[in-house]
Amino acid sequence: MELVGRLHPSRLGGLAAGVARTAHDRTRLRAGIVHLGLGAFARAHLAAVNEAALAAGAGEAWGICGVSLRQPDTRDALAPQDGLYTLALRDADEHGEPRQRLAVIGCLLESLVAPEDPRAVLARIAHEDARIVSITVTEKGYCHDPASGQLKLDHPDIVHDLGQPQAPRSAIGYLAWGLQQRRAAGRGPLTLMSLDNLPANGHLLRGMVLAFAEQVDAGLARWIAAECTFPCSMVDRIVPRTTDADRDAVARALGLADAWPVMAEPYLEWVLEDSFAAGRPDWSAGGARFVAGAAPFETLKLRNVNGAHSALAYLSVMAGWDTVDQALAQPALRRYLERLMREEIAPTLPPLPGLDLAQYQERLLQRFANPALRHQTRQIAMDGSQKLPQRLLDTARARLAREQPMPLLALAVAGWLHYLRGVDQAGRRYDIQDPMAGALARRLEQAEAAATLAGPGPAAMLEWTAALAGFAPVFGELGQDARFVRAVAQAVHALRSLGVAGALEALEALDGSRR
Ligand code: CS2
Repeated sequence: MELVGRLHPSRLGGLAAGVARTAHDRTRLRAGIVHLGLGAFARAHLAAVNEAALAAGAGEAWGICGVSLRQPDTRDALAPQDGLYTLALRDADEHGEPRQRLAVIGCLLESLVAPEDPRAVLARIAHEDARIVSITVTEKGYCHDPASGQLKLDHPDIVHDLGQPQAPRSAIGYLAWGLQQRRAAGRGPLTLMSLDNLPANGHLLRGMVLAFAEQVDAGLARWIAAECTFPCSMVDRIVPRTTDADRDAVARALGLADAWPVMAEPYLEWVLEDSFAAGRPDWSAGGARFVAGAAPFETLKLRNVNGAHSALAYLSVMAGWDTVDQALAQPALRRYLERLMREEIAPTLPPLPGLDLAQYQERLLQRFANPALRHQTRQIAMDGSQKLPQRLLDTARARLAREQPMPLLALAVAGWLHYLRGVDQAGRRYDIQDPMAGALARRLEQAEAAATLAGPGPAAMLEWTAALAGFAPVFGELGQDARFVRAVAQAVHALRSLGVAGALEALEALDGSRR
């Protein structure tokens, strides 16, 4: 198909047949939702569900003002399109051929770039139209200590933001100073809704905002605590980074160019607590489920989806498997993930009435095997220091508390430590993208020195592992648990001496009944 221009409200008539388009009058929408962290995830999840709610008649109050906290690239791509973009849901048909379903999303009313105009962002949060501020800033955006969950008052962004009421940098700074303006203007309360992959994400966000506000003005902290709500939620949809090939494929299917479409799997889960201080759209029209407590759903998702994701990501980067579907095509890795979930994760999960766990886990592996997503294992491997605690280490804690062994989880943790060395099995080097990369590199040096002193063999790996597991911001007290350190050290030894495939094989030889 020939392209006749750029995606734009004036060209919606020219869209290819079969493309779903906005079924609400976007010109009348107001920004009831201010979203901090306008990445692909928010555009493929929150905005897609919100679009369905608008189509079902949610009303004019519920448009979205998107805020990028760092880069102008999303705004630059979407402004010429008046905020329209395409969501491409991708999977394979019954013959294994990739296919995609396209929808044009129209509920994004404006995109702000915080560093360019911080006051505009604060004004949006304080505006009378705003009812919900949602955030997807990834784990590191909370400026907390991953092991303890406390706000890091010495975090450079927090130190900066405490002195910059008109020009903060972090999501936490924007929220606290925006709420201060809101309170001063006599406007009503807000719902602050975290959509990040963190346990009790609402409570965590509340803790961060209150800890920041306490530093500013105890009255503000009291007002926020009394007036605002922080619902917890579990969100689940795999959203790989958009590539140029994706842009081309979407443009061909759309009949119009879209500078930044988002790719996702068709699967979507959103379970959230129904605690909204100033109303909400009926997101159930787009598949959301409102519950009294989201905790068991979060634990289920973080330990299975994200735990398995991180386990496979580190092993795959080491082994040279670039995408998740390529990794799943390795029978030994797939069997490992199956066993990891069934034997070691499942027994740690809180009960969830009505859930068929075996089916959930099987479906998850099918989602990972989706050949149309081409989800990069390196993308998932990023920011391990922020991810491991809730994805793998809490599960390890739960097992240790019951004196249960954990060789499979230990391999996942060992995978991360092994990956931190920055070189894969074929000798290719890569950068460690992690907010704690510097501190981790220093630890690694100490660990290498400790291992050298211990001489060759398993004893060296025990010293090496103990030195790394002693990194408290990630491991907390777990690093002092000899059972944990021993199990991880064994897996490190297997990875170093046998490689990823060999280590997986050695685990297969482990008879389940002996464990
Ligand atoms: C992934 C998640 O990048 C990652 O760390 O594990 O983004 C994952 O794809 C989503 O949480 C799925 O819901």
